[in-house]
Amino acid sequence: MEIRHLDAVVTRPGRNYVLVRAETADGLVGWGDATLNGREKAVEAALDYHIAPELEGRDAARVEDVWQYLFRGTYWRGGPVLNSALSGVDTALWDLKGKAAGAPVYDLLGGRTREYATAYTHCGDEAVDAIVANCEAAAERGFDHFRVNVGDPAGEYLNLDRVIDGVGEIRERLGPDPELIVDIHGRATPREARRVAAGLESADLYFLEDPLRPENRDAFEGLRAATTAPLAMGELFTNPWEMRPLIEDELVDFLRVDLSHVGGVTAARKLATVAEHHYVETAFHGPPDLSPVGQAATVHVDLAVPNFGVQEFTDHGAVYGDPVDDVFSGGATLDESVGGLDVPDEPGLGVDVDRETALSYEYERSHLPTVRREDGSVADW
Ligand code: KDG
Ligand code: MG
Repeated sequence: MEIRHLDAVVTRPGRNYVLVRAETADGLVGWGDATLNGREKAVEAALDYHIAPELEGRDAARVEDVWQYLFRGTYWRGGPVLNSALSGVDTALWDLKGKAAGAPVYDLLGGRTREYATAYTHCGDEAVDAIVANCEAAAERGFDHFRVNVGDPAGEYLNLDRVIDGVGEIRERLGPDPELIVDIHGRATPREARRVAAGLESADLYFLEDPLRPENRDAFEGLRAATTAPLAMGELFTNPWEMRPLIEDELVDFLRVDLSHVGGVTAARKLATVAEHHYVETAFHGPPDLSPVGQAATVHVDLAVPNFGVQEFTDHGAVYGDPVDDVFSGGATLDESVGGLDVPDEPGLGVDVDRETALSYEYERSHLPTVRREDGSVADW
């Protein structure tokens, strides 16, 4: 199964995505997701100038060997650009492997351990009334896990009182049953993280996400000691080893890596196994900047791993409308009777990309919002 041609397909069906397309000499095509929000062209260049020429002619069936080559064999390892490129290649090779074997990727990972992957959806808003209404609407679609961020992330740095009081009121109004998630998005200092975690204890969260910045691993010990709130971390990790101390020292409860940054299906499956041995569950990242290809790959891993927790869900069709449906077909679907995700029982990832249509939606320069404090200084977004 020789890789004849590999390249990046950059498309903008509503937002920018970087896809990896790998074609074998016998005509099979595999797709992966290498999107790096706001830095898409850097990944495209890594793929087209450095990675594709080194992979063409190699055996596509040797997924692990290609992973090892791209991570260790090229000396420079990890980092958002190179590891997103590696992630996209790895996922495309799993898609090819499934297509060659005539089996869905979850089967190649050991087979289903569940019928669907329970999902959570974003219900955050400016005001508590709107958030409660969003949760009620989401409950109509079968969800019982809601992300209830209070305030506009692009407008305000981090208002601890507003978050603590707002989430407390949401819990009171929704009652004890729904699972609530709050994403701090790495904005808090260790002092602020301890305060918000303590303040949210009575809201009985499913998890508190990214309470600290990714480089600040040591502060997790203090936070862990200060709260019983379950903690989730990992969407910014671009090297699977970054997650290791948090899992091994049992400083988090949820493994929240992003398949398109941490190293594809291969890295996510391995990390889930390490996590299983520490009773850490998965909550893989599923934001709008993960394409339907990345989303499908993520759900394949969700269905296979025994220690699945929950899956973040983006409804791309609802957010981006027709363009996204013109480019992508198949992929993960929501079963509203259970609030869970499934993928087609087709060989590979079960998601297809119309290359010509994808290329007709041309890339546009974009950037994540930049947040500044009241005094004008740059803050973490
Ligand atoms: O590219 C950044 C987004 O993926 C991120 O802001 C989304 O934090 C996020 C989440 O939990 O979905
Ligand atoms: Mg997040």
